[in-house]
Amino acid sequence: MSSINDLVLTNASMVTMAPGANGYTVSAPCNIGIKQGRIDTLSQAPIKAHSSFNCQGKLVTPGFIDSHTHLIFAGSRADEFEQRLNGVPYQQIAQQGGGILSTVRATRDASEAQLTELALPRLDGLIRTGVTSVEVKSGYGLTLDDEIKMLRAAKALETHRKIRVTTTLLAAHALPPEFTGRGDAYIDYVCQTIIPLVAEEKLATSVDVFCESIGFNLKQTEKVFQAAIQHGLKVKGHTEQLSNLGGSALTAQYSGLSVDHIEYLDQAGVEALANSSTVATLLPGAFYFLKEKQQPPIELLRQYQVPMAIATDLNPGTSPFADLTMMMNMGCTLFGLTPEETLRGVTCHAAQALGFGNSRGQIQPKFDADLAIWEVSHPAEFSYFQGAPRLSARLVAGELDYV
Ligand code: DI6
Ligand code: FE
Repeated sequence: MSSINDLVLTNASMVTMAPGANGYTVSAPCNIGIKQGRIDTLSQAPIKAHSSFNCQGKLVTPGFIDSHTHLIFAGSRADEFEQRLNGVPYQQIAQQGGGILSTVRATRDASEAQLTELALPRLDGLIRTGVTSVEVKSGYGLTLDDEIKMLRAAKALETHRKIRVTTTLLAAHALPPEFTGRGDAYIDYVCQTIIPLVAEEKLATSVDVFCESIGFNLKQTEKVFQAAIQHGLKVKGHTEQLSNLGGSALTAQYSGLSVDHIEYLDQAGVEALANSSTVATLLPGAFYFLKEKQQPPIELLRQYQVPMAIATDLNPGTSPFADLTMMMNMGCTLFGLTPEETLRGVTCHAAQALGFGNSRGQIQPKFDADLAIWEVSHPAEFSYFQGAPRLSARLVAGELDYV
């Protein structure tokens, strides 16, 4: 095999996000050799390649990873936003058949192609903030066919844009109207019908549960996790968002990829995470939009060295934001994270939250050549100034995409 690389990026000021102290520092201008979609060589010396791209000293980071989105949905919830501003709480809107269920109705009415089409402008928002990998959940279909439709619509995004999509089955997001008062029966349907088919058709790699008083209880969550694992799927949880049910510790017990939201996580929950490889995913957009007052236990997570990811939770009800760097800004201003922590949260730790900790989210030989090239001078800029686009190009699997 030839040792010549397919592409070399020259003059790259790298922020590699490799573990250890140097990951967040800006390297001297360097060459990045890329072969077969992967990073092959990092060198100050010239690298032989079939083509080259001069980064002109610009900052190069791993492509950003949005590890928690509900990108696929139809309809709008601007009306509920207005209701909430007139004093109606989110839980009450949900109990009256609004909230998640209003999006379920609109999503069931849409075709797969329409769902993909509706998601593209949102995806473009994420792409403009450096995203090269995005996780997309189902959860607004809540029938076998509609959940499958959502997952296929999500995967189809890859045919419209240079992007990597990871799909998560979130059939246990809300109780569909057909099952009112029969939560356990719906969970049986999810475990016995939806999970086996989704696994067989390889439509998702993980399964998520909304473990909450307005979602599913701990016992139901555990049933879903067991079915997922039995079918070779990973698990993750929407846990401790509005109350503390112990869903995070349960997720850790099942070697979950991540626990997400976690405003109400307590010390026992943090200890459970510390004894696992489960990532703590912070979603400041939902915290901000719901005007939540309870802060996630950042200091404890630091103390126990639990890796923290940060994601948009992009969804029509609680986090209508298609902007990942804005979430980094909110992570700093609302949760007191440092710009370094937020950058880890959208690169190496986000990769771990998707099960790609050894292949994405860092600039290292053998890692996927998913990169972002920026018009910024220091990595703190990502969390700092918002709204003025600073991305100059992205690479996904070694393929350049200009913006
Ligand atoms: N937690 C959330 O923040 C979203 N889902 C969830 O389980 C909300 C989704 C929605 O309101 O449409
Ligand atoms: Fe969510």
